[in-house]
Amino acid sequence: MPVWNPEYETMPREALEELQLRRLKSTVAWVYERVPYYREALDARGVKPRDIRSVDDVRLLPFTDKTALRDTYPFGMFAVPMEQVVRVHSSSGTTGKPIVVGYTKGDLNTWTELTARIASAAGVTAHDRVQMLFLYGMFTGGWGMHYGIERVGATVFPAGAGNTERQLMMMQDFGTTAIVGTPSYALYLAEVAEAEGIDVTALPLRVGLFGGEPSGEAMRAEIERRLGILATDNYGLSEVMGPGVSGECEHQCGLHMAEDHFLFEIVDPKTGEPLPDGEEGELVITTLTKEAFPVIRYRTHDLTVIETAPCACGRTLARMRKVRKRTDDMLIVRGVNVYPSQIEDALLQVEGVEPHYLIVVDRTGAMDTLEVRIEVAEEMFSDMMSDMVAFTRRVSDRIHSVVGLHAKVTLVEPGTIERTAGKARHVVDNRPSE
Ligand code: DLL
Repeated sequence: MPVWNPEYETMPREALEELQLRRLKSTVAWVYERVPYYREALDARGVKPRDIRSVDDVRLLPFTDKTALRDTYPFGMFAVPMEQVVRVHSSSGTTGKPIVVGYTKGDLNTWTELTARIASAAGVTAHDRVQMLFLYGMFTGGWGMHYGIERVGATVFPAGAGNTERQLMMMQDFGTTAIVGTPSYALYLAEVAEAEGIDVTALPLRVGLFGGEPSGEAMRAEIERRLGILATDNYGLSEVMGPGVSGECEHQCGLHMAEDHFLFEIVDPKTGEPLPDGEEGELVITTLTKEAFPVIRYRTHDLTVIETAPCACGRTLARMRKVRKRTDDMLIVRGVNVYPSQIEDALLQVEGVEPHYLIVVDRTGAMDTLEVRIEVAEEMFSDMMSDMVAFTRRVSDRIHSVVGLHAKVTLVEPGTIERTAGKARHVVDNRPSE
C-alpha cells in the first residue's frame, strides 16, 4: 500500500528530530510573542524561547489544560488576528461553554494533508467512493476527514450523521466502498441493515475509517465481521486539530502519530513526570506547525503507550496504542478502580452479548452499586428465558474476573439501549456528588 507522503512519513528518525526541534523553537517563539496566556506562563517559569535547545527541553515548558482554554473563551488563545482565521470549530463538550479553536488557511492545508494520510493509510484511493457518517458542523470529525478524503482524490458523499435507512439506501445505490464515522454508529448501521434484510457484506463496501471514541479489538472484530470490511482506528482531538493526529495503517498495530506536526509525550498523570516509551501514561501534545491555535504540552487525559518498533508498512512515525481509557473516565466503585473499557472487554468475551451496554453506578445507603445493562442477540432473547439466570451469572462472573467487582447484570430487550450517530454514552453515574 503506497504511503501518502513518504518524505515525511518515512523520514529517518534523526532528520525527524531535527525538524521537530526547528518547529518547536518557532512555535514557542510564536506563542510567546502572540498569546498573552503563554507569555505569562513562560515568564512565571522564567523560561524564554531561546532556552529551547533540544526536543527534550519541551519539559521546561508549562502544561496547558482545558481550564486555560475555557477561561479564554472564545478567542483568547488565538495567535493570529481574526482576519487570518478562516474557520472555527469547537469541542464536543456536553455542558457549559465549549472550547473554541481556529484555523488559518495554512492550518487547513496541514489538516487536510494529515487526514489525507489517514485515508491513504487505510487504503483509500481515487477509486473509492466514501460515505461520511460523521456530523458536519462545529464537530471536527466531518469537515476534517472530508477534505483529506477529497485530497486523495476519492469521491465523497457528505451524508453527515444520522438517518440510517437513507445511509443504507445511498450505500446500495451509489456503490459506497468506504465509510467514515464512529465505531458505535457503524455497529448500529450493521444492525439496521440486518433488520431490513440488507446484506452489507455483499455490497462493494470494503473499508471503514473509525474514530472519535474508544473501541476495543472485540468491537473492531464485530464491525469487520458484520459489515465485511477492514476497520482502522484514528484518533484526534479538537484542541489540537481534530482527526489526523494519529491513525492506523492496514497492519492495525497502533496509530502512527503525525510527529512532524506534533510533539508527543507520555507523562505520569499524577505527577506530570515523563514516562519512558513503552509505559502507559497520559498523552501530552505540543503542536509544531499550528498558526491560529497552537497548544503547548496539552494534557489530553487520554491514556496510551507509545511504541517505536518499526512497522511493516515502512512508516518511521512512532505509534500509539489504541486509546481505551481516560484519566477522567475511571470510576471508583466500592473503592475499586474500574474503566468502562474493561467492562466492555469482559462483556464481549461472553458469546451472545451485543456490544450495546450501559453501566449504571448508584448508591444505596453508604454502598455503591454497579449495574450493567446489556442486550443479547434477538434469537437468544426469546430462547433464553429459562436460561436467563445462568447467562447473567456467566456475564457477571466474567466482569468479576476482569474488574474484581460484583455487578448486577440486567438483560434488556434488543434495541433498547440508546443508539447515537455521534459518540456513544456508556456510563451513567447517579451517585450524589459530595
Ligand atoms: O473526536 C476528533 C476526531 C474526530 C478524531 C473524528 C477522530 C475522528 P473531540 O470531539 O474534541 O475530537 O474529542 C476528543 O475523543 O481526547 C479522546 O478521548 C476521544 N477520541 C477521539 N478519537 C479517539 C479514538 C474528536 N480513535 C476526544 N480512540 C479525545 C479513542 C478517541 N478515543
